[in-house]
Parts: sequence; C-alpha cells; structure tokens
Amino acid sequence: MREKIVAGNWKMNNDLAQTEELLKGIKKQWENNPGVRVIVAPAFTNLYHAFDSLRETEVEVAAQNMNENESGAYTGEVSAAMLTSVGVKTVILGHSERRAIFKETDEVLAKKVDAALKNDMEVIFCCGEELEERKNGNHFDVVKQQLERGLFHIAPEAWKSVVIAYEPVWAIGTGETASPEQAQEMHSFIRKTISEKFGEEIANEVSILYGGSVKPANAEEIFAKEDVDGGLVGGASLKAEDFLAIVRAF
Ligand code: G2H
Repeated sequence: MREKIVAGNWKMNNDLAQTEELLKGIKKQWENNPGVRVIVAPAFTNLYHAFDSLRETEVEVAAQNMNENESGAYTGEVSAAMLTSVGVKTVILGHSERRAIFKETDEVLAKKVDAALKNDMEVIFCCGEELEERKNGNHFDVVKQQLERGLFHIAPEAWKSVVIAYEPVWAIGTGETASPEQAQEMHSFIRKTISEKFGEEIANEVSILYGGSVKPANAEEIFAKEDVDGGLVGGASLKAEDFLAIVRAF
C-alpha cells in the first residue's frame, strides 16, 4: 500500500506570530487521520518552532529547499545537517518556483537529492511542465527529462525516501487546476517511467502527489484517481480549516 500524503507548502508566507497562529489552528482542528501523512513546510526561520509545536501531534515538518553542499562559505544557504538538527527530516526539492525564479537546474537538483539522501532525509521531488510545453504536446517529455536528470541516478534502495510531486506550472497559484483526468494521466506516466528504469515493485511503492491549486472543493475528485497519492498544497494550506478539509478529502 502506498502512503497517502498531504503536504502544505507555505512558501514565503507567515512570520513567527502567523506561524504560531496557523499551527494553533491545525492542532485545534486536528482529528486523527489514519493512513494519511500530514506535513507542513514553513519558511526556514520557523522550522524549529513548528517542529517543537507539533511534537505531540502526528503532523510532520518539511523544508522548502536546501543547499547541496555540506557546509562552508555559502552565504545565505542552509544545509541538510542544519535541517535535521532542528528535527526536519523531509525536504521539498525542485519546486517550479526554485527552478524558474532561482534558476535551479536539473544538475543542481541531482546534487541536492544526493545531499538529502546522504543525510537520511526524505525528498519530495517536484516536476511539471509549463503551459507552452503542454500546448506543444511536450509535457510528457519534459517531466520525463526532469526525472531522469534530477532523480534517476539514485540507487534503487533510495526510493523508499522519495516522494514525487507533479505540479503543472500553469496550475500553480493560478486557480487553474489540472483536471483529475490530466493528473491521473501524468501520474500514471510518471509511474510507468519509474517502472521502466527501476522495476514495477519500486514504481508501485512511490507516492506521487499532485500540486497546483488544490483546494477543499477539488481535492476529493483529484485524490480519488488511482495514481494520485495526495497533494502538495500551496495557497489553501495557509488556512487551517482549508488545509484540514483537504486532508479529510481522502
Ligand atoms: C504549487 C502549490 C504548492 P498552489 O506551487 O506547491 O501551490 O496550491 O498555491 O497552487
């Protein structure tokens, strides 16, 4: 059975007070969700606070990014060891905003993946095509290439620490959502691509999350699709009520 996961990507939102408020809301409205892993990804500055505050709950904390180097003269950066030292065991890598705005290449992402795995962290590896690429019919090739260049160098046994997030760029923060059928089609393609290289057993075990304007109103029909194992949620994860409604959509 694949893990079902709902992860909230808070992006560059919430200062300390707002973080406290949102965590308070999540804890207050929390009901046990057997079988669903729930993760929140606050900004670096609030990671320890979130970890500490959520200690008594089943909610886990992830980082939104990290540097690929171990330590040293990389002003402004945060390493895997720093993250694990504050209780963070999961990191989101290759989000389309990191790729587009911060020019993260597949090659850098491959190194980040290695650094995370070396530090016994779990990786939520993001992939997804832009609107033009979908319009041109290149979306499958684009996603395949992102996976091959950024992720497929890992050892077969490392897949137990990998989650994929498919996030079509045209559906991010736009209110536009991929239809459940479009999500299923790409998720099934991703699973097939993993299977071709690493075998069916590994491919069937990997959780593949959908991201891109997931909200309480559309989560249920997206999560109902066979190869959709959960969501990476941005905007709607900033309100405890909406976020937990999405968790309960399974
Ligand atoms: C995609 C998603 C979270 P949103 O970036 O990773 O954000 O749900 O706001 O589209």
